[in-house]
Amino acid sequence: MVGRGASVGCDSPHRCRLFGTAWPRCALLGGCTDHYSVLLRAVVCVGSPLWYLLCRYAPLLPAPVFPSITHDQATAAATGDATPQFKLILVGDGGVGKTTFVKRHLSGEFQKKYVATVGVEVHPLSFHTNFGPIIFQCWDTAGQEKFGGLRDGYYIQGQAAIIMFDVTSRVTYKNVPNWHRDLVRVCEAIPTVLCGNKVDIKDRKVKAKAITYHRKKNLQYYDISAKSNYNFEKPFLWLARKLAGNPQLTFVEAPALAPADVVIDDAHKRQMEADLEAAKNVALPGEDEEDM
Ligand SMILES: Nc1nc2c(ncn2[C@@H]2O[C@H](COP(=O)(O)OP(=O)(O)O)[C@@H](O)[C@H]2O)c(=O)[nH]1
Ligand SMILES: [Mg+2]
Repeated sequence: MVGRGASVGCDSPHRCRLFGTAWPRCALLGGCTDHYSVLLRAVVCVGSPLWYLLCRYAPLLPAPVFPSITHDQATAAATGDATPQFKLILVGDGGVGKTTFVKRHLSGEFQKKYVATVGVEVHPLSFHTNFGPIIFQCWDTAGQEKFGGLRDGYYIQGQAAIIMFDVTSRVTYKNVPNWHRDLVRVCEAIPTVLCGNKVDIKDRKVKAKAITYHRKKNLQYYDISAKSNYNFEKPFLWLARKLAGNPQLTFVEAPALAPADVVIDDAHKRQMEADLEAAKNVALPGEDEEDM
């Protein structure tokens, strides 16, 4: 029997490819059809408007996670401003002084941008070196660290890091390995500085000789006091040297900082420096021993 299907290459009798039942030939649907073909056409028909809408409105979908950074870099490239920029991740327990620290840098504070998608403030901290300017795009949370770890989006594409604890709070030092673990899980080996903040407070709980974590993990350590600007530039200088791969790099101009809220006298500074020097010779605790 030669039916209409023959014109499109079907042998008779025609059977449905899904259920195997005999299927009427239909000129309207192409002469050779069955449940399978109908299903396929239905999917295509319903799908087309959806596909159209997706293509039409896709540009309105949310931008990638790091809009400000990628935008800044694109702008820099377009304007020929080749100032090297690095994403600097700032982590540590809530209350250790991260926000206070980052806000000391006045132009960074003035130019900061809030990235709502990740809930962070990005402060562009610029420094002038003997090799030209450098900008650390310093990421500071809006306080999410108080409720546990931070999302991967905070760490992704990090190029340098500062892990901060509070020398007047032992638990904030005990948590340093957790912050470091979270950091290296995403960023692997990026130059990282450990900072013990609030050294202006005389009643220090985490003494220099108890701070050993950085020696085991090859990090740099500095005593700092955000409120007094003590050692503010040190972590940035160390990171800049690492990123430039040049230990000869120096800062040729001090950044404008907010005026100190507290003053550390010279004798106190000398004592802290001597304590840190002495701490270099303290034996490291074993892997499973307590650091404190
Ligand atoms: N004495 C002293 N207090 C500080 C210092 N840095 C921060 N603080 C105080 O510590 C508290 C927490 O600071 P904040 O910057 O909000 O910490 P964050 O949660 O880590 O961002 C605030 O009351 C600050 O004034 C410091 O260097 N010395
Ligand atoms: Mg904060």
